[in-house]
Amino acid sequence: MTNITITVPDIGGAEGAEVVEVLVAVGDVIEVEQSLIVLESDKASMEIPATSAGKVLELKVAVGDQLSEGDMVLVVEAEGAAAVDDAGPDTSSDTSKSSESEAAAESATESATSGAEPASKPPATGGGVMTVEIPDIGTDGEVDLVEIAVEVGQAVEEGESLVVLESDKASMEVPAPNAGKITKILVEAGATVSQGTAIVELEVAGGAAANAASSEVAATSPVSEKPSSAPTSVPPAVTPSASAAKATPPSTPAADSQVSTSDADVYAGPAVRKLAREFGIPLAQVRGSGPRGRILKEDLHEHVKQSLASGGQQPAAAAGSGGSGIPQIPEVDFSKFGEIDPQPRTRMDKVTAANMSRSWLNVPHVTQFDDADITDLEAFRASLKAEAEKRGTKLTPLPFILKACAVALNANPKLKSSLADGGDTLVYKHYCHIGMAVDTPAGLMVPVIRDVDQKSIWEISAEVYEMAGLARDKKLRPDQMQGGVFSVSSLGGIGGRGFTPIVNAPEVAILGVSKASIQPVWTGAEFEPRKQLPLSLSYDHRVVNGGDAGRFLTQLVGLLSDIRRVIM
Ligand code: CAO
Repeated sequence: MTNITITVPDIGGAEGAEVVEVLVAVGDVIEVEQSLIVLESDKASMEIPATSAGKVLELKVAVGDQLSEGDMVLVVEAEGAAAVDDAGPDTSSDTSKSSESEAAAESATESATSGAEPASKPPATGGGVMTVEIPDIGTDGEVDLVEIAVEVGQAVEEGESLVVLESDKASMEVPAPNAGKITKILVEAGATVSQGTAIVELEVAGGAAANAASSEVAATSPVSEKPSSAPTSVPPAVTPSASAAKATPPSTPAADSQVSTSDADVYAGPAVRKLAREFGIPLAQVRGSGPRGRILKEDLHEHVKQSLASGGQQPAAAAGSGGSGIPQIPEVDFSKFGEIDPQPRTRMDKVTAANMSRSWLNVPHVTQFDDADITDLEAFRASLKAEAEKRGTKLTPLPFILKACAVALNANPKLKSSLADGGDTLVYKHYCHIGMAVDTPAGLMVPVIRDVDQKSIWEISAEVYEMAGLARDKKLRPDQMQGGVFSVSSLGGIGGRGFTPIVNAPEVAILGVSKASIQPVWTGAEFEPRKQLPLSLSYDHRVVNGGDAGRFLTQLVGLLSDIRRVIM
């Protein structure tokens, strides 16, 4: 048995990096390259891997400690090697596993340690266009280029991030070796790159233009040998990614526009980011349980478990953000094409957008269409006009439609059920509260009319009128918008021949009502002008089958065609 002290390797010169996580405990059996602790400096987040396998005997660090190169991390009891004293920073490589250990240590810091290599082919005379390449990133293999932090035409400062690279152990930013203007981007996010891959062309202010192909100049020169004619000093070739470490988004405007995916703004280490990418998990949807909300691997596991348990339902995502790995719609600078007027969206609009996206993504929709012959209903409604006026209301087709829906829903209770227990249970409801979409200047609202099945057409009409008024005046209470079992979206007063409404989950069906019009209907002997009301029923096909929907809609059409039947 050998006791080996594992120490902090070269971490790119960072002094006093804070231990933000200790990933192992005394007694744990660890593998070579297993992450032991996470260090965070002002520039970087780094996982320090084991340089020896064995059992952890003693932890030398705790969260909050400040560590530099050579500081002890832990003592491990390694099997099968000669005993080694556990003191001193260099003991980790003082074993039979030294080469393996060094390799692992290198992979921990990767290019954080390789600041000597300039990342570019600078122009020979200090001005002109230079091709910036991936510098020595401390690994022979390829790494993923996960983000491009600049755009063509952008002015960059020396040291400003150009791209972000990621391996399974570290995130690294490749900084601009000089101040200048980006004239060309030579790579795409998602590419695999290695040392020497050209990433951007940078126009550097200064003397005569130099050709981008001036590759021999300083391309492999260490910092100390950098030609004095170069515009500015070359920064460390790669810095571990700040964006990987910080909850705050990258600070430059370019980075904001390019790295605006919410994943870039969350607080997670490179290994977690890689795992999340591999499984298509949007990190922005994962709750971090680590220090300061850092997302740990366990959090990803928990997130996946919860997603599976909820039958694939995603945790509520911010409006606009993609879910289930769905690619985001890229931001477009519309001002490039003409005058624009960006307006902040109302809170209600944003909530509606989030709800619509959630329903659209979670509910397998099917929409079924039919027309109801409301000629007789319209004649009846017209006959009630004077009475309606006396009652101080306006009788539109909607109260009749709501009442007919209530009757058809009670006869087809699946249409007013909801899924529960992650899809294992179907909840049937013995009440019949129906939501009614109202178009208001502030956005779409859906007040709920309670117990529609127990109310008269006059009562429903009065409530439609009252609720629509409250909605438009923004005076609806939250409880007046809750408890619906089904929704009706009537665009009949506005127009249109048909539409496919989105189910208002957790409800399982919604009726779209379009504008009624006189149509020629074949009676068997002749065409008769009849008033036809187009209906569209969208439903959640996890719950409602075509047969269920067909029966419901056919019954509804029958009720509206002969409204006397609602009292039968
Ligand atoms: N076909 C033909 N005419 C219709 C009709 C139909 N299906 N539905 C209503 N009308 C007529 C009404 O009879 C009324 O005409 P009169 O003034 O001559 O009587 C006129 O259209 C306007 O009706 P209304 O819209 O004021 O009243 P309503 O009871 O039909 O609807 C409400 C009330 C609150 C549902 C409606 O005003 C509204 O906001 N609809 C929009 C719903 C919506 O936005 N849905 C989409 C949701 S998803 O984005």
